[in-house]
Amino acid sequence: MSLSSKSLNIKSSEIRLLRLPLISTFTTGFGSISYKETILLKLVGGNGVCGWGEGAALPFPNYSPETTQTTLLGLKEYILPLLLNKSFMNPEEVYNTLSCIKGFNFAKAAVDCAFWMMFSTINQTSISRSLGGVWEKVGIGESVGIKKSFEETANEINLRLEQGYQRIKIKIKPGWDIKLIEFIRNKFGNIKLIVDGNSSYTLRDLEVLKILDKFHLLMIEQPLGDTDLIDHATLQKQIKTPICLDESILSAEDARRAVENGACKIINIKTGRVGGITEGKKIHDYCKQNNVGVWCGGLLESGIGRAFNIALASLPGFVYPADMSPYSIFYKEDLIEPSYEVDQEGFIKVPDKPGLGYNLDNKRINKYTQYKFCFQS
Ligand code: OSB
Ligand code: MG
Repeated sequence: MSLSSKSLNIKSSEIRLLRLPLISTFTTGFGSISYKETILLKLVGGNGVCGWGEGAALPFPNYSPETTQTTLLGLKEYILPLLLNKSFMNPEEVYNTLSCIKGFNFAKAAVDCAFWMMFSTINQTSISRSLGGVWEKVGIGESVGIKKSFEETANEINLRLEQGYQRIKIKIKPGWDIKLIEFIRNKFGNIKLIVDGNSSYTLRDLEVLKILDKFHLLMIEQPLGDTDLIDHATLQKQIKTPICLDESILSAEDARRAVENGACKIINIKTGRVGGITEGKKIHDYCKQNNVGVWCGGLLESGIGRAFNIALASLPGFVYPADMSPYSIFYKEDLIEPSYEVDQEGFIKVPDKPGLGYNLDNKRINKYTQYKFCFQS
């Protein structure tokens, strides 16, 4: 099957900043968010085919240096001027064109995804299939934020386990860790459990991090700072719990360095953080070749961003359940209609249609748009 038969000329584009109110505040080791901002990018090709992508950075630079505002700036000032009125045969060509720009991964992800959607549409092959996906459904787990009490955390976990979710991830931070995990283990027994430190620990917390070994966690996600690969390697030598990196891994090269140096045993791949599904697949390919498990993380994307996460998570090396809770856990309504559903066994079906695989809800997209910028040639 030839996937690069036609060339696509990018004629115009539209950038939107949306503000999505969260049903409840989401708290992690780096702080709380009470609303999500996100960037939607629409690309229109000369042949009328269009693609949408999402750049799902957060409104404040506490997870990554990039924020929705800098994604917007990057797209407007640096990225789109390199792409408009140019023709591309496939996503790799777009990726190569953007390789001269450092950073702005969330902005690049919006472009990469929008182009994949166009590419999939003109080739009449789903994004998953075009990318090399093999899974027909993706297993999911929930990421449970820091709550007011252990009881509240347990109630949330109980609900999701009853709904079929395959594993639970809980956010931890210094002082909200050992006792909570002990409580959860006592209550729910041997469920698949991940803890995510979101960079809130340092090596000074070594004694606490060592205690985690007795809870047989599936992994500990990003305990230390995002630039602390060396410290993560030091930590991994002293604990049995596998370290999974999130914030630290921005590219396939980062993945190689982290793995070669023993800084992690598992990688959480997020479409936005790594600059799109093209780079996500490169990380996956490296990890698969080197027997490093990967899984798909999320950044509270709308259904548009999640659609690309689902395609990415259908690659064969995605062996752990994804952070892919449906919109209804976080938001009143989604930007795709109907949204995807989680079945009783905790799976989401991977769409086999060309294009996004879901219908956009333009009314809702307009309703949540705070700012819109059009590029015409
Ligand atoms: O570290 O995985 C994280 C949300 C915001 C910032 C960081 C993280 C998260 C999540 C969300 O855990 C998971 C999801 O999108 O379902
Ligand atoms: Mg994380």
